Amino acid sequence: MSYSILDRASLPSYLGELPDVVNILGEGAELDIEEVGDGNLNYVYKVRRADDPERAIVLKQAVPYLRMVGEAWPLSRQRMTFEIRGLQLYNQLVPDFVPRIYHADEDMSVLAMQFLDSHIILRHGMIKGVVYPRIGQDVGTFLAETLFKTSALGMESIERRRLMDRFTLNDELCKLTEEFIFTFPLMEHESNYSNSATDEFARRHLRTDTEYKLRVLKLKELFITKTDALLHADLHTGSLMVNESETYVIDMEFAYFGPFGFDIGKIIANFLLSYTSHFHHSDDDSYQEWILTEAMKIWRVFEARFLALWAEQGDSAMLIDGLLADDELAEYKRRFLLDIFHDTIGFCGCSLARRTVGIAGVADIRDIPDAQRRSELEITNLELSKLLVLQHDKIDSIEDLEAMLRAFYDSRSTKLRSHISG
Ligand code: ADP
Ligand code: SR1
Ligand code: MG
Repeated sequence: MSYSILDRASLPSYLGELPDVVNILGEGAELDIEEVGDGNLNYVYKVRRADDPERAIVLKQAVPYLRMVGEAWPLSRQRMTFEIRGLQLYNQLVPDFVPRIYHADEDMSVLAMQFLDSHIILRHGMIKGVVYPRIGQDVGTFLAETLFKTSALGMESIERRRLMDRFTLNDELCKLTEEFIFTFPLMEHESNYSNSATDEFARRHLRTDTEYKLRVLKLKELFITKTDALLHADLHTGSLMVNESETYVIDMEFAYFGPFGFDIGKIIANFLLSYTSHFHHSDDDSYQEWILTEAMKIWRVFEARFLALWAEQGDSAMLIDGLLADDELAEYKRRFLLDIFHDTIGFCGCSLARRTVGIAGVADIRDIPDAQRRSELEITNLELSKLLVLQHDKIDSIEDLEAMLRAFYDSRSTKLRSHISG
């Protein structure tokens, strides 16, 4: 089928041709269709049977422009091809953590998938202060499973290069990341967000800090050149749909082979952005305590599960039996995980800055109406970004990272919290 943009009027006949969708919605039934895309790039429709709303699907379609800007910003709809391929692969690797696919159509840039009806976007839950008991455990497990099993430790060489080939041309979205995470926030750029006190801080302390900029550029170099594993590559709290007992990962259109630490750093950064926002949203630090514990758990679970998968793995592109003695292998593993940890902290620092001064902010903070209040939190994020980017290769353990974060936030909490009571 040649490409056309679907809308509420054309959707019923399109869906009526898809057997797996008809299985769920039935044939010729009246449908309630709601466009819910609250993301930045695409259109997402919730489609329910009018007389039986539990029979429902979600349809996502990419349009040939960037939704958050409009047709003035052309963007190839090929991104859906990579979302389809990413979700297909994740359905094999981690089926409990991703929606089932009912129909995938690369020509139409369409994906019809499981409607996550009892789940909400994690960011929305975290803004309200909801505790999700499984989140750190689930995210850490998802990361270890997907990253290890697509790495040169978890795959044979030729099979892996063929898999890489299926994601190499996700070029436009990689370029978006290169620019909107690693470049524009570091300079005066028309796309950046503006809030006067935050702008002033960014001008004086970020964009003129040569060491900070050079270190971000080094991390950008890693993003561009390292092909450790298949990344989700846009793993933030808006890409997770959750309830008390389940965690689902959505929106893998940025998928490409990149550095291990990118996904881990990005999701931890989103937890820290939430932490900062709760100086405003909460009256005390109890929810922040939960956030920090879960953020640290993401790394702890990732590391333990990654090493467990490695222990079970036979020969791979990277290692074959007999190459290393036991003590050599132990040392290789130690260095390997330390490198990932350092990169994770660096990418976390980059994410904090881009979500603060770049075009795509986080609702946790951007939706606070008082600009002065917002800028206090934004400056806190920029200070933390500087700390993490400048120190990322000197923090050698999760305990040291946690201690550093606690000291950072403790030193600011009286001032940031006093506004609530004051
Ligand atoms: P974008 O790529 O434009 O960012 P997303 O994939 O993030 O789009 O989807 C946008 C919104 O659509 C999500 O924030 C969520 O509210 C909703 N959504 C997406 N996939 C599903 C799903 N499988 N079930 C329920 N809601 C979904
Ligand atoms: C123009 S940048 C838009 C951002 O939204 C997506 O979710 C990605 O994070 C991207 O960087
Ligand atoms: Mg998206």
